[in-house]
Amino acid sequence: MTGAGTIAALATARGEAALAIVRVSGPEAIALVAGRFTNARLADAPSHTAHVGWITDADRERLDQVVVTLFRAPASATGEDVVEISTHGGSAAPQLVLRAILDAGARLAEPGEFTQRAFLHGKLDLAQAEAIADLIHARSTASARAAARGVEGRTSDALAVIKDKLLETAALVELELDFSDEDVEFADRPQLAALLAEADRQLGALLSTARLGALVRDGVRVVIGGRPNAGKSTLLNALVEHDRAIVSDVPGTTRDRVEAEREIDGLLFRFVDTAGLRATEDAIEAEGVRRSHEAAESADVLLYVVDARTGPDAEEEAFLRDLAARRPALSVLRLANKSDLATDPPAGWRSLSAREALADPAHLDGLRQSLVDAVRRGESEPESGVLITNERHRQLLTAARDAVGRARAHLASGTGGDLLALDLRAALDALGRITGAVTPDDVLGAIFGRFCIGK
Ligand SMILES: Nc1nc2c(ncn2[C@@H]2O[C@H](COP(=O)(O)OP(=O)(O)OP(=O)(O)O)[C@@H](O)[C@H]2O)c(=O)[nH]1
Ligand SMILES: [Mg+2]
Repeated sequence: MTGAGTIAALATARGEAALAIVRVSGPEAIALVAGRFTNARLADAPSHTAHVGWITDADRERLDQVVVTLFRAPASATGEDVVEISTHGGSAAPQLVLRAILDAGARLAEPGEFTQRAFLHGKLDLAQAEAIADLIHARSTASARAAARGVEGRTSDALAVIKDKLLETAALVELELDFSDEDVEFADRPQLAALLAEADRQLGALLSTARLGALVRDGVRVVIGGRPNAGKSTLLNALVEHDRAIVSDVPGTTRDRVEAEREIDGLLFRFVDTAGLRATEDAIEAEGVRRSHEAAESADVLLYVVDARTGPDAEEEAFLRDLAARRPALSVLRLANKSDLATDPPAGWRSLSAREALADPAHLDGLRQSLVDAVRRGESEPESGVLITNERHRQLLTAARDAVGRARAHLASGTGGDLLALDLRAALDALGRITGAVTPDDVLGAIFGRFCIGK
């Protein structure tokens, strides 16, 4: 996907809006735009200046009145000459302007190509570039905040601290290897052990944020399960505060999964209402029941609803026991619904009236807090502000930590320095891949391919 030349693309979303931006980057960016611009001052204008004028086609016909902002290399987002053309919004004007610039000789940018150029020119590292993609895709306040910290370079800074420790250790070990003929131990073993122990601790601290990080980034999948007629759909509607699912007193009303989203405490929750769990003769309902079992398997949190008047039956207790054994990390909140009708709710179940909550959402404050607690589990965003939200980063951090673990084992057992050096290099290599210091082209392609065109 990398290419030379001058690229252009629409940087803003299509659709009606006051303004849109066409971005142009590359060695010919200024000359190309100047050739289609009525304001003659542009060609020789200093960097970081804005110019009003008309973009014209090849026949000098005026297409749109725009503001052109100029950034000269290397002080631009991509490190190249960049021109940003603020056009009028809507679908026509930005396309006309873009076409004029393409006609003048620019090439349409590939998805992520602007950010890739910024990476290649050292304007940001790979972890920051990925964070930009996360920021664009962020659907909740918490995920946008975590991504913003990544863009800022906090992940990269945290990694740099660990890298320094490993480099210091590696340098001491390699020095010893260089002089191994002389049979001298230069490296002070306890000092090496202390450096590695600290690197291990810091890697562990970063990795421990990955569970919360993934939930912050992708949202929390909350499956609402229970018998037919327990009030699952009513609960869904109350939780998202609108009539998303059909509610009726006929058992078996919900046949397929119904999903609705809601942000609570900055986190995105994706609620999934399911068909009530029961043995059934009806083929469609049976498929619905199969899907609800499947949904429960992929849940981050399960809200299990029973009728407070009857409580769970033996089969339900067995289902929940079995699920807890298979998925010990799954949070299950047990809800006894229709408390307005029950005098004696079952012990160990949180009593609740979804119907009353429909009228007054404050009834669900406690449940909402429990959902947030189930996700955060007492973990807050770490002091450094760095949250590992990216699966690629998690895997590479795990590889680095494994390698550090092996290096510590070598050190403890007095193995030769060459094996130690090998593992230290493996750890450094894994960390280098996160920031893109060492990263094969195919990985780069996959990462920048996630962007939209114009970014
Ligand atoms: N009194 C009372 N009735 C409720 C409450 N919650 C739900 N109901 C009623 O119980 C019936 C079933 O509710 P639904 O929300 O459709 O139940 P469901 O679990 O989705 O049922 P299926 O989709 O058939 O599995 C409806 O008549 C609701 O109005 C509650 O808290 N109190
Ligand atoms: Mg239902």
